[in-house]
Amino acid sequence: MSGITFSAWLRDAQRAHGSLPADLIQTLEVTADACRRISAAIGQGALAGVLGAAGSANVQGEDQKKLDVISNDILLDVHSSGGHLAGMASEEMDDPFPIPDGAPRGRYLLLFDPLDGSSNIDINVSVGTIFSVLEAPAGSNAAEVAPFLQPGTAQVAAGYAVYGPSTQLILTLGHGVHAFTLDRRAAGEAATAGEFILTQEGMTIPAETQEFAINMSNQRFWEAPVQRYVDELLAGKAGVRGRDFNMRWVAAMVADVHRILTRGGVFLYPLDSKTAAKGGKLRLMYEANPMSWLVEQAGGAASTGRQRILDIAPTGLHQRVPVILGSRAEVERVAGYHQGE
Ligand code: AFP
Repeated sequence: MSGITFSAWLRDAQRAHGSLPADLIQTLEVTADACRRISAAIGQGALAGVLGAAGSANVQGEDQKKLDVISNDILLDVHSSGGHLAGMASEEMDDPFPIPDGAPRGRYLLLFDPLDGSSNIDINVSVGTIFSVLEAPAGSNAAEVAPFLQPGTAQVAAGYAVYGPSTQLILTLGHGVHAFTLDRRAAGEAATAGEFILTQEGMTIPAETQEFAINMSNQRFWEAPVQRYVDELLAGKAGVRGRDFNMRWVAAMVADVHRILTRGGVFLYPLDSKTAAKGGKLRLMYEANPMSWLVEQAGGAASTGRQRILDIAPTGLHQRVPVILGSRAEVERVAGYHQGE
């Protein structure tokens, strides 16, 4: 184990790249603290009565779990008074959340999906928190949507926490992708107890893979290019690909992307006739943009099939897009099929 804490690593990164403002460091440290608290709440599970439905629906019309609400509240709470943020936007809330009156305001905008894959909570399977950091345009009002509508290429930091057998924080600042593991030992048991410790620097996705992730139950709703691509994977050795492929689907994007960052693969939530009217299933600002930047930084690619995801000019805070990301050769193949190749 490196023994390098998340805070120490951020300060090293500041020295190495000379472009990490103090309030961005604070934004990331406070986000890590929120993820530590969310991890603890999830870890208590049924003991703390946090499982099950909250009895409310979010802006997307989806039923909220208690832990969706708890995670959202934790993130809003820890970030409201530090003076590092201008505002926040959450997948769980209709409108941006401005920093409360009287509290100091900073220059960054934080966007997050507080608990991705929350349908996994009650079955004790991995879930996560995804976040994206943008700089607020000078003179902008972070109570409004406009300052948040920046393309993925404008992100200054992006990452996620995955709450699985271990809790890990994965981060990019535009210089590769790095993994930190939460030392879950009790205070007093180890000097690093409660800290995120650097466990992998420079995660890379192999260009080629034999593993894909897609919700196969939607097969009849897909467009022709995706039908063709998946048919070819399923044909295995006997088909045009000349080799067998394996499939995985965790139903939490965080966990599927984490597997791809760890051992390669391709993830697809493509456009289909069920979600076409909404533009797709996954959210651009809270899921697709941060994950696409991480994947690109690890040597992979991310596309809607028709366009690089990071180049999309957002039109709404809760906009949805098709997502195809992971090993570069596979993503380029699917994009090629969309272009009629
Ligand atoms: P929830 O957070 O509502 O569980 O949604 C998770 C998610 O947005 C994404 O993380 C998964 O990849 C995808 O939905 C799973 O979708 P299916 O329900 O089609 O499996």
